[in-house]
Amino acid sequence: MTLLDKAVTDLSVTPNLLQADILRHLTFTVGKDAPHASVHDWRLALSHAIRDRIVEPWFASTRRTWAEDRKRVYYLSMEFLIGRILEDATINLGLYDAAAEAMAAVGVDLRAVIDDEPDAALGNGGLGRLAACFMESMATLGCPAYGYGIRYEHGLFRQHFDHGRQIETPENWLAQAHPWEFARPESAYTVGFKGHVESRDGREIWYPQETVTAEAFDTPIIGWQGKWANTLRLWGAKGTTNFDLERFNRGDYTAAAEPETLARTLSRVLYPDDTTYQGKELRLKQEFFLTSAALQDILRRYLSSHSDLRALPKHVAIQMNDTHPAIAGPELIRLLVDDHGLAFDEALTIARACLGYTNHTLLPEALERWATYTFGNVLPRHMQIVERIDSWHRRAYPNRPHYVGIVKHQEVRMGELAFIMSHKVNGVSALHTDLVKQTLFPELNRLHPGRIINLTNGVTPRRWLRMANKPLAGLITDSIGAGWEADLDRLRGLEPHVEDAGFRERFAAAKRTNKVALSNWIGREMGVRVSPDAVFDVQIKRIHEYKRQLLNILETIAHWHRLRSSPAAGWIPRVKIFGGKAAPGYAVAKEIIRLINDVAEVVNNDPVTGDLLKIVYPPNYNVSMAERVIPAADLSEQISTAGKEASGTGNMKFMMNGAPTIGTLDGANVEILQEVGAENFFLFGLTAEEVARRREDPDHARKAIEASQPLMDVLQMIAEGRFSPDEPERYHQLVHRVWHHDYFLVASDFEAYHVAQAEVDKAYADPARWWRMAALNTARSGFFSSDRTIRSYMDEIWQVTSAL
Ligand code: 26V
Repeated sequence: MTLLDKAVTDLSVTPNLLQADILRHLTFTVGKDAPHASVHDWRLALSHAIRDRIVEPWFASTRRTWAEDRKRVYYLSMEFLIGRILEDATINLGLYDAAAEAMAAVGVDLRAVIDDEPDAALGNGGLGRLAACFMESMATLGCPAYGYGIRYEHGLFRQHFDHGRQIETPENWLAQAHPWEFARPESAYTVGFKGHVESRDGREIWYPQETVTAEAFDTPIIGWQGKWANTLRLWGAKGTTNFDLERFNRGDYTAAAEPETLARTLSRVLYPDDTTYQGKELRLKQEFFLTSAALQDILRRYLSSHSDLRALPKHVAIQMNDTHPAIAGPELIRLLVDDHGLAFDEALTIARACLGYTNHTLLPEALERWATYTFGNVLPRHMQIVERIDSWHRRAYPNRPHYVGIVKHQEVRMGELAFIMSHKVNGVSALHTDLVKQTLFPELNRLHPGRIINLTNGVTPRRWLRMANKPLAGLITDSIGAGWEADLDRLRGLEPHVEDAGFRERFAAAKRTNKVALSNWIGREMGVRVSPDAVFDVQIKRIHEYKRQLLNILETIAHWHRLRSSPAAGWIPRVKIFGGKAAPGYAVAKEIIRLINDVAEVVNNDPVTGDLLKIVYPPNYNVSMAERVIPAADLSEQISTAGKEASGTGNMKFMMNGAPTIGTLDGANVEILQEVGAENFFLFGLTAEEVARRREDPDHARKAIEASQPLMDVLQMIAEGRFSPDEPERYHQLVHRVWHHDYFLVASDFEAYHVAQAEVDKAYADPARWWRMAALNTARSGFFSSDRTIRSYMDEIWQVTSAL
């Protein structure tokens, strides 16, 4: 009798508790008989067995927080890009081997089970993934915290390619049972919109015209080694009243369901455009929906054990992840004044002491501004409060220049609002913070010296090293002992080992294991054979002009051109890997995607260059794909126009996984360079200051192109239709833009990038040099743990201590 048969006939004989639990859940929760269970069924069974083990530390954490009356952090974010949960939770609980064994015992491969889980893709990119890393670090550090977000029914769209063009289809992560959340229908709040405000006895009363109900769904977030767990509370929208029974009985079924349908649109989709601010009313409503529900929940929790709202800042810290929840300032004032009877000034002081604001972008087109007409229409009471905040600020700071303010030119500027309503404002890398001070809020910075601080981003090493890169994680533990996952500075202990040829060989072997796995996956998914002996050169991130995927593909063409002219010159083979989605309405970004795919088609079928150069662009880049690709990368492409990338966090993940950066002095690249040393980083390109100066020359692009024969040749090839033979003029506009516009200075940085790429080849040709460099990237990445970032938030903004 096999173990499976035994277990099925008698659950109690299973030797291992986890196995017993998995089988129990398969039977009683999933309702499946083991011999007929699919991978999906096993995934649900395992997830429930793991979830059971999270619930106890979760309750214990909550109980401790109550008993010790601890200050709590509330992280408000329109995006949480969590990805998959099962593997992360299993590893944090230390149950990975046990889970693998348990699944093997029933003849199921744990990896297949893990890969069956859909990504929770409730975010666009860096900002949402940062929120997810922060949730994990707060749990690891025992910082009592709640994440508040929206439970979008459809996360970020799925991407596929049709003849190289991006096609978007809806994502449907909730189509299957989602075992990680607990519905809390008892935690529900009413959120209003529109309507009018009446003054009565010196008080303002808002009569909303529409109301929806925000219903809570809780997901526990477990920290490293299961010592603490926090809650991610996502709000789902539903109608305040059930469907109209009277209309239904009259047979008017559509009309009967209408209020419910309208309400639900609020949590239906994630806005997929992080390139431009769009004045969409629905977006404003989503932002208020999240913020109001969260603040009502926060006040309810506070008042259940306190009575003095003036002491709120001693117990509550609220962080606004960008300006999307910036309505928190006015909404908190409204709740304190209108619902709890505080004076306006008092409410303002309390709100400011609770609130902090993180800025994540300087791109003018991504800075939120609402027409006062829209804002006043959707949130009439808040419009009054915003104006009152603005005039209070003008009076309190008589030196404020006339052109500074929250309401200007019939617009409400959410950046200014968030700034004025916060006690701390932070940038996300040293360079970015300087630019926030100098270019975004120079006057407010002068009026409020010390309010803007820098907190360089970080990423969780549990997911991005321990979980995603088991071969390297194993080598690290063998070399410096256990425990580095929660104390990442200990990676410095690897430094002496890099001089040891044996260690370097093991480091290279770990990388090779990951590269073989990725090659196999690429072969399976895309039908392209790539050699693990090539340099895996990776650019994965949203497609934006400022991130300059265009620079990368133009240089790739130049490289191909040279290979063809002397294929036997002893070249180092390369695999160029791209990944990323373009906002559906961002035409230029979509054109760049198509160009990359068109170039790949030609290059990959060129018998002259063969294995010397391959280009792959697997569709639908997401967190899970990043976990596959980053550990296998040799080279990290971080080539944004200097001054444009606020921080970057992918750059940190590559560094941790032993991939040196080829990059510009932008965002956190600056600090990566500082930590790792110039000899272990392929630096090129104009600095932020040089970029600004260069743009003053209206002829900058033409001059740069004419000075570079390789670039000239590349543009010529594209313009001639070399990569679009069926439609030679396909890229005329794009080429024209490089020649005549080139706002992101692709042409001006081309030569320097080309030279830096040649330097990469030279370094790779010397294995001792390369693997020393790669290992030093890992060894010196400790600073980029999100634990370090979160400790700084706790000390410098939230004033909250660890419960551990
Ligand atoms: C703007 C909008 C506009 C309305 C539609 C939805 C939407 C979503 C996001 C945004 C702002 C995006 C800002 C952002 O993602 N910034 C990134 O933040 C990362 C974490 O700090 C940082 O590493 C990246 O450099 C930065 O681009």
